[in-house]
Amino acid sequence: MARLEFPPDFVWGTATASYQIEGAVTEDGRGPSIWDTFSHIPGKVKGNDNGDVACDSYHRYPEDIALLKKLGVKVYRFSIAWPRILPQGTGEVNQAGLDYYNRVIDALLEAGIEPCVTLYHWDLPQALQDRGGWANRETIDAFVRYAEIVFRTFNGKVRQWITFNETWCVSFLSNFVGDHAPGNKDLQLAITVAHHCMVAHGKTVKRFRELGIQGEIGTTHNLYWYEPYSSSQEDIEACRRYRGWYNEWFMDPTFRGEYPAFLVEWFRKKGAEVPIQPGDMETIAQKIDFIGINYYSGGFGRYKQDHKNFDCEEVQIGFDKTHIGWNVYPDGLYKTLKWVHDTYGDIPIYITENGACYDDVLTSDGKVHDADRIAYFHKHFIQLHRLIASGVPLRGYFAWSLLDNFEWAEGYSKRFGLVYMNYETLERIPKDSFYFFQHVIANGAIEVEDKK
Ligand code: JJW
Repeated sequence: MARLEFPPDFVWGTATASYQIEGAVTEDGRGPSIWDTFSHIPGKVKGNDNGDVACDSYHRYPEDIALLKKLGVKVYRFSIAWPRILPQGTGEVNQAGLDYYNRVIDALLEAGIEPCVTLYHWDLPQALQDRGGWANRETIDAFVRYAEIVFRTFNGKVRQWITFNETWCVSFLSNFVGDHAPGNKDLQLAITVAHHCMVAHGKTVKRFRELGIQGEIGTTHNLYWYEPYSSSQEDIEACRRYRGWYNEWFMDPTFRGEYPAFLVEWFRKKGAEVPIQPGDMETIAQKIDFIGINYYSGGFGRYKQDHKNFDCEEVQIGFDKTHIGWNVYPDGLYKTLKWVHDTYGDIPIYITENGACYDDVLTSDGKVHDADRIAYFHKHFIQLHRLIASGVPLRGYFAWSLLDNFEWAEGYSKRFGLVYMNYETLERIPKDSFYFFQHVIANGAIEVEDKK
């Protein structure tokens, strides 16, 4: 039995997002977001589920925080719902919305847990979508104003700030693939949205510095590790496009102020261009304090003519898969973060999300024996240890998620929580993985046994 120890200042946390857990969508002056609209269109979300009630964390946050305390995490990553602060996106500030997050933040601090706040985790005010949403440059300034209100209100209480969660999902998944709100299928639109989100990120970082807000600010990109299936030139190029679409398209502007040329060229051939205005790229590449990486999966890609993912198809080679169909690929976590470090330099890294979806059952003993999730975490924690041992400045890890919650287009059918949600009673039941994570945090180490 080997013991792999983590540095004492390594930050263990969990993550959630406003629309996925809060419910109370019409309470205390909250305005509608694009996810209220989208989830209420029949056929958009599995089972026609929506976030109207979700985990009811709007009312039950004290229970959630008690769970976090029991778990022993140092930090809790959650998001602020823009439409609670500015119901119309612009205009009047809704004090009741600020008051709500003030209560949450105070309760966290009281419990000895640091808040980590994501400003944009997908709930764009519908009023802004009605004027074009992220495709309209006016949304950039509306976002910076929203951020400034939140910064000023919580300055000194919140130390870690994340501007955007998973800009790939906000842009391509929502506007090209069409699976997420607002549900468009238009490459030009997706590229425009991605660009405007990144400009909004850069402008927000600038404003954060100008205002002298305490703490640190960064952004979160969702990266995947795809390798070419074979060494054929076609496979290499197809896979480079596929991975570049997720990874370099967002990482290169963030750190280098430029888009990857090979993809700019590819998109141009498809009739789409980035609407870059003078100064945009410098704005996007504002120096940040850390990068957040969400890592779930990866795999192998090969060339397939006219495949929807830019002529790259994923090859099935017998990976174990989670209940949402994603490959279990712990080595990909190591490779992704090693690549981030080698390519973009000595930026502190947080894994702002990682976790596994399994079809959990509450058994007659009143427990949830999610051995598969424990195995997933354990395998990924080994990779964290390898990364730290390799000198990658990995500072922390947030498990997705504290609770089972509204998994976007998958509704409530997909569970990622350390805590099981009984959606009928809203009762919260810690799963076995909760106690596993609690044990790792308390020990500051994982145990690894060689298989005989
Ligand atoms: C990609 C589907 C074609 C969330 C995807 C679907 C079709 C190329 C989990 N992360 O709930 C990515 N999540 O809110 C944020 N991350 O493609 C948090 N990424 O693709 C979690 C879904 C996702 C996805 C889902």
